[in-house]
Amino acid sequence: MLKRREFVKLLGAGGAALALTSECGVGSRAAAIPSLPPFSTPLHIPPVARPERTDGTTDFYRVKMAETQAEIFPGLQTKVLTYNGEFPAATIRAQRGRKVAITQQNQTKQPTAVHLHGAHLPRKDDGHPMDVIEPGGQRDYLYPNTQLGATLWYHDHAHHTEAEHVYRGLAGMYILEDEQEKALGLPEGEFDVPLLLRDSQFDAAGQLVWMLAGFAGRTTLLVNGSPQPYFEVAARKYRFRFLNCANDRSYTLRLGDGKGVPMHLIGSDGGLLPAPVTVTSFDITPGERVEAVIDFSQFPIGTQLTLTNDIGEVEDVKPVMRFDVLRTAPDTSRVPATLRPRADLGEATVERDIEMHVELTPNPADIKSTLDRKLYDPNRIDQRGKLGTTEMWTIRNTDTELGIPHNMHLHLEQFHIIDRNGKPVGGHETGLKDTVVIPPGGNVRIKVRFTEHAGTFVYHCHMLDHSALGMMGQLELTT
Ligand SMILES: [Cu+2]
Repeated sequence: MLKRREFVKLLGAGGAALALTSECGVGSRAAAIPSLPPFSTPLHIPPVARPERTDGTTDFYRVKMAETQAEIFPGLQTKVLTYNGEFPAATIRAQRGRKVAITQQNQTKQPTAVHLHGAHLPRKDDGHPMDVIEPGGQRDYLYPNTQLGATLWYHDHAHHTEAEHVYRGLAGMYILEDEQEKALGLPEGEFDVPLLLRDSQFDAAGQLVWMLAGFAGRTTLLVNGSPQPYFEVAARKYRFRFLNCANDRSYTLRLGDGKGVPMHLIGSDGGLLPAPVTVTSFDITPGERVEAVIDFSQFPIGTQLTLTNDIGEVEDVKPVMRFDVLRTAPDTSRVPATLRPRADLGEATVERDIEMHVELTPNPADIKSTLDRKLYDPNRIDQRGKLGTTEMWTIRNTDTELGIPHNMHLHLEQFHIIDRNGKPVGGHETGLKDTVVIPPGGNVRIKVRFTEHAGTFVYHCHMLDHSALGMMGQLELTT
């Protein structure tokens, strides 16, 4: 039987569990990687995708998924999987009320499926794990963009290979904007910056090392595909859209030394919070988005501020990036005291109970990563629900032996977090969410309203190695 620490090493950790991994001394690299001191490369900003054509209602894009190369380390070419050759993928900017149509061509060697994470859309466009595009094939996705503005993201979701595909690069940000949000006067343009956080393992030649449940070796942190970059900023306010697109790694982020610099949280998975929440650190687990306004005008020119991951299990995974305050700049942006009314999801009339659990097995290759003690079966319906109904889900993480956190992602609808271990949540968790972390031995209650779009949708752990290993279920919604 594998010992607990060996499982933790395989499956990753966050929060309290990270203290365990540190004690056990895991996280050492399996192979030497190109050595680069932190903050020696500039932050890459993914380009904004250009539509191939537009008409009165829709922006049309054509995207090719293929193996290409990226210069992650200066002078080295790394093989990656990309959407249109970009690592990470180009940012798609969409406007509420205008549709986005994307023709996705699969020129990789394996089936793929494109999921728009956080989007409210019909099953045919959801990127369900079994709705795959075979190699050489293509599929048209239509995104209605009827929901309010939010930071969404698109990534691979092919059954069992989503973890490897996302790890190799099939992920990008999708920013949905709305008129009400634009009128608030938040920082925009070059001062509205995507920050895609992830970890990786590289070999000595600078190539990605992939191993399912290979968390312990992934000790190179990337932001927008740059290893621990620096970012030159002006002494003014910026809006940062943090996305954790790592497979399994959670972060607790703090800016600057000591207790940390105040950050004004304004958004979560579902877009703007009811009101800004000022914090000096915040948690972000795989799949989650957090939007924060940081005001650099309080610092003298020449100040350097490190963004630190306070739950890094080894020194290498603590420094995330550095902000260098280099110049002054005019700033007419503001952070209003109220942002967006809290959504009314109604009263819950249906209750569900979901258990997340990893089963200990003698052989690590046989790890059973389960929901309700069952591995994902695309031919099985796990839950049945009715459209037009509000539900309360109690999600329990029973991995007390292993001490592994899990997080739950629902497709189709976003939800409110009612409480965690009986206590109300704060910070970015006060907004609409589609992904929520459940600590080992803990539980979270969420309230969700299923409004429209009949069909079968998945819900799963968004630590992608866990979902690839079976921690996923299916909800069938009927009228
Ligand atoms: Cu999990």
